[in-house]
Amino acid sequence: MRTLYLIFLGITLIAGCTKDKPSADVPAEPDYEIINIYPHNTSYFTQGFEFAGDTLVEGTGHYGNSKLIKYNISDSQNYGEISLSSGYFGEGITVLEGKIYQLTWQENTCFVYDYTDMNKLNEFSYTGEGWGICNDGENLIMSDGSSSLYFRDPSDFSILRTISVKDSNNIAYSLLNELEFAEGRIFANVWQAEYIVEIDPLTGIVTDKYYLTDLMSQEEYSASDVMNGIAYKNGHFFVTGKYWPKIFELELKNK
Ligand SMILES: [Ca+2]
Repeated sequence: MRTLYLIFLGITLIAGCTKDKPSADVPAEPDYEIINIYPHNTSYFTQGFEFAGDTLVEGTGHYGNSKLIKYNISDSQNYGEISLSSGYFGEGITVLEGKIYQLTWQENTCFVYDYTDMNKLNEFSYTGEGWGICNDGENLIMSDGSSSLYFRDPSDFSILRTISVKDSNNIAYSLLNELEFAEGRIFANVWQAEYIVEIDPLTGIVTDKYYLTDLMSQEEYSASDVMNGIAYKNGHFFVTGKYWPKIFELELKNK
């Protein structure tokens, strides 16, 4: 128990130290316009979030509660779900060529499922942690909590190339979390930050930053965990967070 307490204390201290503070570049006007709001299951510890056509695919985390779910965003109709065995903490998901890829946090395993029947087709092992994953239509792009993003071959999960994410002043952005590929850019949640970053997939340079503050009431925020989950469809971004009660359809404003 003492060990558990010390671990908890350590996590709390780390979380406290890295908690994102509003900085000078927080805009006076919101970086978004809310187009619509949809319900989100508050039992979902969101780790992966992506559309496949009109169907939303979500991956959730925590040992014993990690799932992969396909559902309708408008009425939450469930189109199928599977649960991971209790030894796996689910992380990011992405859909490419009829397959769903699902990372795990510290289990060094990426599961591959058939999109339609959700049967497991394969699994790959990798080094390090798994956080977020998306794809550019050809390759998988993965984050591991650092400032690096790894382009991987979907056929064998081998690393094809790596980019370091940084701003134009060469300051690195670490703790990159859930990912989305849209409009030729990579969009990333940053763990515990209230913004998402837009990244050039060739250079790793952050080309824009969107503060998504004040989406929910203080009561809703206090009952939720961090923002995590970006999906894209028809020019709009759909964002949510861990245990959030809502999914927000947004139009992001370029600066
Ligand atoms: Ca995503």
